[in-house]
Amino acid sequence: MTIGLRDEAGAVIDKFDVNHEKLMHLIVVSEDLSHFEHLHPEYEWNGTFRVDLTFPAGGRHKLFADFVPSGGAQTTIGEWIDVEGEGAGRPVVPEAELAKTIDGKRIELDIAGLSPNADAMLTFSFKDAPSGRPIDDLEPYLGAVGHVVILSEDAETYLHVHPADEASTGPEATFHTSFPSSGTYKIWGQFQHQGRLITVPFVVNVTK
Ligand SMILES: [Cu+2]
Repeated sequence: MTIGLRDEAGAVIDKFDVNHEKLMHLIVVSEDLSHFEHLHPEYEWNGTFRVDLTFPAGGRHKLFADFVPSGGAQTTIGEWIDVEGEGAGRPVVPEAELAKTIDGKRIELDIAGLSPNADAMLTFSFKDAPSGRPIDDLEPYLGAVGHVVILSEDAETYLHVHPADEASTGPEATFHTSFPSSGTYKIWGQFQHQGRLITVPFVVNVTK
């Protein structure tokens, strides 16, 4: 896929600032939010980026391109695309317990302020699953202890959140955000430990 960027007057945008170590961050999700990818398209020339995409299933997908035009503000553009074939169509169901074991690590998410327009504080905590020992040697991923992307169930609201303390190495990583309205949201936390990227998804319900 190539992504070409132009300003409102139709002029090519060809200068970008590095933002979290990259010129562009591209988030790809299926309509049911079951498929999630965070990619970094390569800049080619003349305002054009290029990236290889693989879709595990068909159906509608949404792409979010995150970038900073030089001298401008952080910008996110979202576009729906159709992929041939059927989508998985899984329901997005809020989880009663926000804890998962991935790659031998127990990851828990605690959220304070899970109501619309409140200051929400997300705290991820990490333990070695077999021993229960806290993990305090998380590695920087794209220049911070972690990255969090949040989407509303309809993929219309996109939040990209960076940690309160970017230099933290665990066992906790804290993120501040605000959910703009009631409803179901999916949260993906991305962290690095022992050279491996961990992507941990959670589904929550935001209510008044
Ligand atoms: Cu990125």
